[in-house]
Amino acid sequence: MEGLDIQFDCETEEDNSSVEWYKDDVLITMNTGNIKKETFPGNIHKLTISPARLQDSGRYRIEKNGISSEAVLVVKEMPETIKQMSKHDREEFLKATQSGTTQRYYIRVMIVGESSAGKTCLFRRLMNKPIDDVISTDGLDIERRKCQVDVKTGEWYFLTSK
Ligand SMILES: Nc1nc2c(ncn2[C@@H]2O[C@H](COP(=O)(O)OP(=O)(O)OP(=O)(O)O)[C@@H](O)[C@H]2O)c(=O)[nH]1
Ligand SMILES: [Mg+2]
Repeated sequence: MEGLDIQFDCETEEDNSSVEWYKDDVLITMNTGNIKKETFPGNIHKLTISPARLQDSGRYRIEKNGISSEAVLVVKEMPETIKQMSKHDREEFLKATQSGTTQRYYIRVMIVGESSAGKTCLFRRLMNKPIDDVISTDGLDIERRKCQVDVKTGEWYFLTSK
């Protein structure tokens, strides 16, 4: 997907001669814009495209002494909803896409249960409130309250505002 980092890796037999990278049969001559060619110890060659754009789609080939290997890159468009997110949220999305995981610090808890199961008491307990005045809820009660926990210390904070 556009915005992500793409990397092609290739290991060649031990030999100090250089390799050539091609995109759609056109030699990639130098590191330009978002494309970087690198060689690491152990004859590891990398072509990095960071960040990928739609126009980076194509057939990539690495060639050395007449031997070549190729791969096709298809860069997909970023979904419209992601494009409309704030820069920070978009970056978080891209990071999560790249690594496969993300840390979420917000959870929404919905308490549903049989009549008299103890829902209101549980809610009060979670909010660090007394339960001695709890009476049976008439119909549906929608209460939105927030509490926070410091993930480092494990300390809970109960906010008084709704
Ligand atoms: N033994 C016991 N009783 C509980 C517990 N939690 C709540 N209760 C009691 O169960 C009764 C119902 O508790 P509520 O919190 O009002 O239950 P609710 O699910 O909100 O009930 P409705 O609003 O009527 O649907 C009360 O008399 C509470 O004191 C619990 O963990 N153990
Ligand atoms: Mg209730």
